[in-house]
Amino acid sequence: MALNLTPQYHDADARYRAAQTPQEKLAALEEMWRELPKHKSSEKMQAELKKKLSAARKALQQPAKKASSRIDPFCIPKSGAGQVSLIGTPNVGKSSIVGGLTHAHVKIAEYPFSTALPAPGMAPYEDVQIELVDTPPLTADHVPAGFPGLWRSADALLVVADLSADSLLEDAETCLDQLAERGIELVDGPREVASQPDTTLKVPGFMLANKLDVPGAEDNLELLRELLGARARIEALSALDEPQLARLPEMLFRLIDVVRVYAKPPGKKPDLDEPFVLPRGGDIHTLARKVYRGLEHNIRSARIWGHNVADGQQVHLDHILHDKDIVELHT
Ligand SMILES: Nc1nc2c(ncn2[C@@H]2O[C@H](COP(=O)(O)OP(=O)(O)OP(=O)(O)O)[C@@H](O)[C@H]2O)c(=O)[nH]1
Ligand SMILES: [Mg+2]
Repeated sequence: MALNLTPQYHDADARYRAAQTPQEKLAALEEMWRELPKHKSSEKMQAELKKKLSAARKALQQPAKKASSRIDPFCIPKSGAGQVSLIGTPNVGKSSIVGGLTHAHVKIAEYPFSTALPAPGMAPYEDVQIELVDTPPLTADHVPAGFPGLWRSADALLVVADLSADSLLEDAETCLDQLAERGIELVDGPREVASQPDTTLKVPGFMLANKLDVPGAEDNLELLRELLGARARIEALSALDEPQLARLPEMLFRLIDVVRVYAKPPGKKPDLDEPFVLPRGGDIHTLARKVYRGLEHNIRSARIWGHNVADGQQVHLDHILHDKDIVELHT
Protein backbone atom coordinates (compact mmCIF):
# COMPACT_ATOMS: atom_id res chain seq x y z
CA MET A 1 0.00 0.00 0.00
CA ALA A 2 1.29 3.49 -0.83
CA LEU A 3 2.23 5.48 2.26
CA ASN A 4 0.75 8.83 1.18
CA LEU A 5 3.36 10.89 2.97
CA THR A 6 2.28 14.52 3.50
CA PRO A 7 4.15 17.51 2.01
CA GLN A 8 4.98 18.46 5.62
CA TYR A 9 6.70 15.08 6.03
CA HIS A 10 8.77 15.66 2.90
CA ASP A 11 9.67 19.17 4.09
CA ALA A 12 10.79 17.86 7.47
CA ASP A 13 12.76 15.09 5.74
CA ALA A 14 14.59 17.71 3.63
CA ARG A 15 15.33 19.74 6.78
CA TYR A 16 16.68 16.59 8.47
CA ARG A 17 19.07 15.95 5.59
CA ALA A 18 20.29 19.56 5.60
CA ALA A 19 20.54 19.79 9.41
CA GLN A 20 23.92 20.96 10.74
CA THR A 21 23.29 20.59 14.49
CA PRO A 22 21.82 17.82 16.69
CA GLN A 23 19.01 20.23 17.69
CA GLU A 24 17.98 20.77 14.06
CA LYS A 25 18.17 17.03 13.40
CA LEU A 26 15.96 16.18 16.37
CA ALA A 27 13.38 18.88 15.56
CA ALA A 28 13.09 17.64 11.98
CA LEU A 29 12.82 13.99 13.05
CA GLU A 30 10.09 14.81 15.59
CA GLU A 31 8.07 16.51 12.89
CA MET A 32 8.59 13.55 10.55
CA TRP A 33 7.29 11.29 13.33
CA ARG A 34 4.17 13.43 13.82
CA GLU A 35 3.48 13.42 10.09
CA LEU A 36 4.13 9.71 9.46
CA PRO A 37 0.86 7.75 9.03
CA LYS A 38 0.86 5.14 11.81
CA HIS A 39 -0.57 2.01 10.16
CA LYS A 40 0.59 -1.47 9.29
CA SER A 41 2.21 -0.61 5.96
CA SER A 42 4.42 2.08 7.57
CA GLU A 43 5.68 -0.20 10.35
CA LYS A 44 9.16 -0.51 8.83
CA MET A 45 9.47 3.27 8.46
CA GLN A 46 8.18 3.79 12.00
CA ALA A 47 10.89 1.48 13.34
CA GLU A 48 13.61 3.29 11.34
CA LEU A 49 12.42 6.69 12.46
CA LYS A 50 12.32 5.58 16.10
CA LYS A 51 15.93 4.43 15.81
CA LYS A 52 16.97 7.82 14.33
CA LEU A 53 15.02 9.69 17.03
CA SER A 54 16.73 7.80 19.79
CA ALA A 55 20.19 8.39 18.22
CA ALA A 56 19.42 12.11 17.82
CA ARG A 57 18.35 12.39 21.49
CA LYS A 58 21.56 10.65 22.57
CA ALA A 59 23.67 12.99 20.39
CA LEU A 60 22.03 15.98 22.08
CA GLN A 61 23.10 14.69 25.49
CA GLN A 62 26.79 14.88 24.49
CA PRO A 63 26.98 18.32 22.91
CA ALA A 64 30.42 19.24 24.29
CA LYS A 65 32.15 16.19 22.86
CA LYS A 66 30.45 16.52 19.49
CA ALA A 67 31.20 20.22 19.25
CA SER A 68 34.89 19.88 20.07
CA SER A 69 35.38 17.16 17.47
CA ARG A 70 34.18 19.61 14.81
CA ILE A 71 36.62 22.40 15.66
CA ASP A 72 38.83 23.27 12.69
CA PRO A 73 42.41 23.81 13.97
CA PHE A 74 43.15 25.89 10.86
CA CYS A 75 40.45 28.40 11.76
CA ILE A 76 42.74 30.82 13.60
CA PRO A 77 41.23 34.08 14.88
CA LYS A 78 42.97 37.10 13.44
CA SER A 79 45.03 39.18 15.79
CA GLY A 80 47.36 42.17 15.42
CA ALA A 81 47.96 44.16 12.23
CA GLY A 82 47.62 41.15 9.92
CA GLN A 83 47.82 37.37 9.70
CA VAL A 84 50.56 35.64 7.70
CA SER A 85 50.41 31.89 7.16
CA LEU A 86 53.58 29.95 6.44
CA ILE A 87 53.42 27.17 3.86
CA GLY A 88 56.07 24.59 3.09
CA THR A 89 57.07 21.01 2.53
CA PRO A 90 58.55 19.11 5.53
CA ASN A 91 61.67 20.31 7.36
CA VAL A 92 62.22 23.56 5.45
CA GLY A 93 62.37 25.63 8.67
CA LYS A 94 58.82 26.99 9.11
CA SER A 95 58.81 26.42 12.87
CA SER A 96 62.33 27.85 13.19
CA ILE A 97 61.14 31.09 11.56
CA VAL A 98 58.02 31.41 13.72
CA GLY A 99 59.95 30.36 16.85
CA GLY A 100 62.70 32.89 16.12
CA LEU A 101 60.33 35.83 15.77
CA THR A 102 57.55 35.09 18.28
CA HIS A 103 56.94 33.52 21.68
CA ALA A 104 54.81 30.74 20.13
CA HIS A 105 55.59 27.26 21.46
CA VAL A 106 56.75 25.64 18.26
CA LYS A 107 58.44 22.31 17.80
CA ILE A 108 61.72 22.49 15.88
CA ALA A 109 63.26 19.15 14.95
CA GLU A 110 65.81 17.62 12.60
CA TYR A 111 63.23 15.13 11.39
CA PRO A 112 60.35 15.98 9.02
CA PHE A 113 56.65 16.23 9.95
CA SER A 114 57.46 17.52 13.43
CA THR A 115 54.66 20.12 13.40
CA ALA A 116 51.25 18.45 13.58
CA LEU A 117 48.94 21.42 14.13
CA PRO A 118 49.00 25.09 13.18
CA ALA A 119 50.10 27.52 15.91
CA PRO A 120 49.98 31.32 15.84
CA GLY A 121 52.56 33.67 17.33
CA MET A 122 52.91 37.44 17.39
CA ALA A 123 55.98 39.02 15.77
CA PRO A 124 56.61 42.62 16.82
CA TYR A 125 57.30 45.22 14.15
CA GLU A 126 57.85 48.76 15.46
CA ASP A 127 54.58 49.54 17.29
CA VAL A 128 52.41 46.74 15.89
CA GLN A 129 52.32 42.96 16.02
CA ILE A 130 52.08 40.68 13.00
CA GLU A 131 50.48 37.28 13.50
CA LEU A 132 52.58 34.46 12.05
CA VAL A 133 51.00 31.02 11.77
CA ASP A 134 53.33 28.02 11.93
CA THR A 135 51.74 25.16 10.04
CA PRO A 136 52.17 21.44 9.44
CA PRO A 137 53.95 20.53 6.22
CA LEU A 138 52.24 19.75 2.93
CA THR A 139 53.45 17.42 0.19
CA ALA A 140 52.55 16.85 -3.46
CA ASP A 141 50.14 14.13 -2.28
CA HIS A 142 48.75 15.62 0.88
CA VAL A 143 47.47 18.94 2.11
CA PRO A 144 46.05 18.82 5.66
CA ALA A 145 42.26 19.27 5.72
CA GLY A 146 41.34 22.85 6.55
CA PHE A 147 44.70 24.30 5.45
CA PRO A 148 43.38 25.84 2.19
CA GLY A 149 40.77 27.71 4.26
CA LEU A 150 43.63 29.42 6.09
CA TRP A 151 45.34 30.26 2.76
CA ARG A 152 42.21 32.06 1.61
CA SER A 153 41.55 33.93 4.82
CA ALA A 154 45.13 34.93 5.71
CA ASP A 155 46.22 38.47 4.86
CA ALA A 156 49.47 37.19 3.37
CA LEU A 157 51.26 33.92 2.62
CA LEU A 158 54.88 32.99 3.06
CA VAL A 159 56.03 29.93 1.09
CA VAL A 160 59.17 28.60 2.75
CA ALA A 161 61.75 26.68 0.70
CA ASP A 162 64.92 24.90 1.84
CA LEU A 163 68.14 25.90 0.01
CA SER A 164 69.94 22.86 1.45
CA ALA A 165 67.47 20.30 0.08
CA ASP A 166 68.16 18.26 -3.06
CA SER A 167 64.45 18.50 -3.75
CA LEU A 168 64.45 22.34 -3.46
CA LEU A 169 62.95 23.08 -6.88
CA GLU A 170 60.44 20.25 -6.76
CA ASP A 171 59.30 21.20 -3.23
CA ALA A 172 59.01 24.89 -4.00
CA GLU A 173 57.01 24.08 -7.11
CA THR A 174 54.77 21.71 -5.12
CA CYS A 175 53.75 24.57 -2.81
CA LEU A 176 52.93 26.94 -5.68
CA ASP A 177 51.05 24.14 -7.49
CA GLN A 178 48.98 23.23 -4.42
CA LEU A 179 48.01 26.89 -4.09
CA ALA A 180 47.24 27.16 -7.81
CA GLU A 181 45.06 24.03 -7.69
CA ARG A 182 42.88 25.85 -5.18
CA GLY A 183 42.77 29.02 -7.26
CA ILE A 184 45.36 30.96 -5.26
CA GLU A 185 48.24 32.92 -6.76
CA LEU A 186 50.95 34.75 -4.81
CA VAL A 187 51.27 38.40 -5.74
CA ASP A 188 53.74 41.07 -4.75
CA GLY A 189 50.93 43.59 -4.42
CA PRO A 190 47.46 44.02 -2.96
CA ARG A 191 44.95 41.22 -2.50
CA GLU A 192 42.65 40.86 -5.47
CA VAL A 193 39.82 38.57 -6.55
CA ALA A 194 39.82 38.17 -10.33
CA SER A 195 36.50 38.65 -12.04
CA GLN A 196 34.34 35.79 -13.36
CA PRO A 197 34.81 33.26 -14.87
CA ASP A 198 38.43 33.14 -13.64
CA THR A 199 38.04 33.41 -9.89
CA THR A 200 41.72 33.23 -8.99
CA LEU A 201 42.40 34.82 -5.63
CA LYS A 202 45.59 36.86 -5.65
CA VAL A 203 47.03 36.81 -2.14
CA PRO A 204 50.00 38.99 -1.17
CA GLY A 205 52.97 36.76 -0.57
CA PHE A 206 56.44 35.68 -1.51
CA MET A 207 58.73 32.70 -1.35
CA LEU A 208 61.26 32.72 1.44
CA ALA A 209 64.30 30.60 0.61
CA ASN A 210 65.64 29.49 4.00
CA LYS A 211 68.98 28.01 5.16
CA LEU A 212 71.06 30.54 3.23
CA ASP A 213 73.93 29.65 5.60
CA VAL A 214 74.52 26.16 4.15
CA PRO A 215 77.32 25.59 1.61
CA GLY A 216 76.02 25.85 -1.97
CA ALA A 217 72.93 27.82 -0.92
CA GLU A 218 73.79 30.85 -3.09
CA ASP A 219 73.98 28.69 -6.23
CA ASN A 220 70.71 26.97 -5.38
CA LEU A 221 69.09 30.34 -4.81
CA GLU A 222 70.17 31.48 -8.26
CA LEU A 223 68.67 28.35 -9.78
CA LEU A 224 65.44 28.81 -7.82
CA ARG A 225 65.15 32.42 -9.03
CA GLU A 226 65.81 31.35 -12.62
CA LEU A 227 63.17 28.65 -12.60
CA LEU A 228 60.45 30.00 -10.31
CA GLY A 229 61.17 33.74 -10.19
CA ALA A 230 58.37 34.37 -12.67
CA ARG A 231 55.80 32.70 -10.41
CA ALA A 232 56.69 34.41 -7.14
CA ARG A 233 58.95 37.03 -5.65
CA ILE A 234 61.82 35.24 -3.92
CA GLU A 235 63.67 36.43 -0.80
CA ALA A 236 66.37 34.52 1.05
CA LEU A 237 67.69 34.28 4.61
CA SER A 238 68.87 31.92 7.28
CA ALA A 239 66.47 31.43 10.18
CA LEU A 240 69.53 30.78 12.34
CA ASP A 241 70.96 34.24 11.57
CA GLU A 242 69.26 36.65 13.98
CA PRO A 243 69.94 39.94 12.12
CA GLN A 244 68.69 38.38 8.84
CA LEU A 245 65.57 37.01 10.49
CA ALA A 246 64.92 40.35 12.20
CA ARG A 247 64.42 41.97 8.78
CA LEU A 248 61.46 39.71 7.96
CA PRO A 249 58.74 41.51 10.00
CA GLU A 250 59.25 44.72 8.01
CA MET A 251 58.86 42.80 4.73
CA LEU A 252 55.69 41.21 6.08
CA PHE A 253 54.35 44.55 7.27
CA ARG A 254 54.71 45.93 3.73
CA LEU A 255 53.02 42.83 2.37
CA ILE A 256 49.89 42.98 4.53
CA ASP A 257 49.21 46.41 3.09
CA VAL A 258 47.93 48.35 6.08
CA VAL A 259 48.59 51.81 7.50
CA ARG A 260 48.98 52.88 11.12
CA VAL A 261 47.08 55.93 12.23
CA TYR A 262 47.27 57.62 15.63
CA ALA A 263 44.15 59.18 17.09
CA LYS A 264 44.42 62.50 18.91
CA PRO A 265 41.65 63.74 21.20
CA PRO A 266 40.99 67.48 20.54
CA GLY A 267 43.32 69.66 22.62
CA LYS A 268 45.37 66.69 23.84
CA LYS A 269 48.50 64.86 22.76
CA PRO A 270 48.11 61.97 20.33
CA ASP A 271 48.30 58.43 21.67
CA LEU A 272 51.46 57.32 19.89
CA ASP A 273 51.66 54.00 21.71
CA GLU A 274 48.74 52.27 20.10
CA PRO A 275 48.04 52.92 16.46
CA PHE A 276 44.78 52.04 14.78
CA VAL A 277 45.54 49.71 11.89
CA LEU A 278 43.54 50.36 8.70
CA PRO A 279 43.65 48.74 5.28
CA ARG A 280 45.68 50.87 2.85
CA GLY A 281 43.27 53.23 1.11
CA GLY A 282 41.19 53.71 4.29
CA ASP A 283 39.86 57.24 4.91
CA ILE A 284 38.63 59.24 7.90
CA HIS A 285 35.33 57.29 7.83
CA THR A 286 37.30 54.02 8.13
CA LEU A 287 39.21 55.36 11.12
CA ALA A 288 36.05 56.74 12.75
CA ARG A 289 34.37 53.31 12.49
CA LYS A 290 37.32 51.77 14.35
CA VAL A 291 37.50 54.46 17.01
CA TYR A 292 33.79 54.97 17.68
CA ARG A 293 32.34 51.54 16.75
CA GLY A 294 28.77 52.41 15.79
CA LEU A 295 28.86 56.11 16.67
CA GLU A 296 31.05 57.09 13.71
CA HIS A 297 28.23 59.10 12.11
CA ASN A 298 28.80 61.69 14.88
CA ILE A 299 32.11 62.70 13.30
CA ARG A 300 31.69 66.05 11.53
CA SER A 301 35.27 67.02 10.70
CA ALA A 302 38.88 66.02 11.16
CA ARG A 303 42.30 67.65 11.40
CA ILE A 304 45.40 65.86 10.39
CA TRP A 305 49.18 65.91 10.86
CA GLY A 306 51.23 63.80 8.50
CA HIS A 307 51.74 62.92 4.88
CA ASN A 308 51.23 65.71 2.31
CA VAL A 309 49.24 68.02 4.59
CA ALA A 310 49.99 71.17 6.56
CA ASP A 311 50.13 70.48 10.32
CA GLY A 312 46.62 70.42 11.71
CA GLN A 313 45.01 70.88 8.30
CA GLN A 314 41.26 70.32 8.19
CA VAL A 315 40.37 67.53 5.75
CA HIS A 316 37.23 66.00 4.23
CA LEU A 317 35.97 62.75 5.72
CA ASP A 318 36.94 60.91 2.53
CA HIS A 319 40.59 61.99 2.89
CA ILE A 320 42.79 58.91 2.37
CA LEU A 321 45.05 58.23 5.33
CA HIS A 322 48.75 57.34 5.15
CA ASP A 323 51.01 55.36 7.43
CA LYS A 324 51.80 57.30 10.63
CA ASP A 325 49.24 60.07 10.09
CA ILE A 326 47.91 61.65 13.29
CA VAL A 327 44.21 62.45 13.20
CA GLU A 328 42.01 64.57 15.46
CA LEU A 329 38.34 63.63 15.09
CA HIS A 330 35.69 66.26 15.87
CA THR A 331 32.10 65.44 16.71
N1 LIG B 1 71.39 25.31 8.65
C1 LIG B 1 70.16 25.71 8.88
N2 LIG B 1 69.29 24.88 9.48
C2 LIG B 1 68.04 25.32 9.69
C3 LIG B 1 67.61 26.62 9.32
N3 LIG B 1 66.31 26.75 9.65
C4 LIG B 1 65.94 25.60 10.21
N4 LIG B 1 66.96 24.74 10.24
C5 LIG B 1 66.95 23.35 10.75
O1 LIG B 1 66.10 22.58 9.92
C6 LIG B 1 65.42 21.57 10.68
C7 LIG B 1 63.93 21.67 10.48
O2 LIG B 1 63.47 22.89 11.06
P1 LIG B 1 61.96 23.11 11.47
O3 LIG B 1 61.83 24.54 11.84
O4 LIG B 1 61.50 22.09 12.45
O5 LIG B 1 61.27 22.83 10.05
P2 LIG B 1 59.70 22.76 9.71
O6 LIG B 1 59.54 23.29 8.33
O7 LIG B 1 58.92 23.42 10.77
O8 LIG B 1 59.47 21.19 9.72
P3 LIG B 1 58.06 20.39 9.77
O9 LIG B 1 57.24 20.98 10.88
O10 LIG B 1 58.45 18.99 10.05
O11 LIG B 1 57.46 20.56 8.44
C8 LIG B 1 65.86 21.79 12.14
O12 LIG B 1 66.91 20.91 12.43
C9 LIG B 1 66.36 23.23 12.14
O13 LIG B 1 67.31 23.49 13.14
C10 LIG B 1 68.58 27.48 8.69
O14 LIG B 1 68.31 28.63 8.31
N5 LIG B 1 69.82 26.96 8.50
MG1 LIG C 1 57.44 22.66 11.93
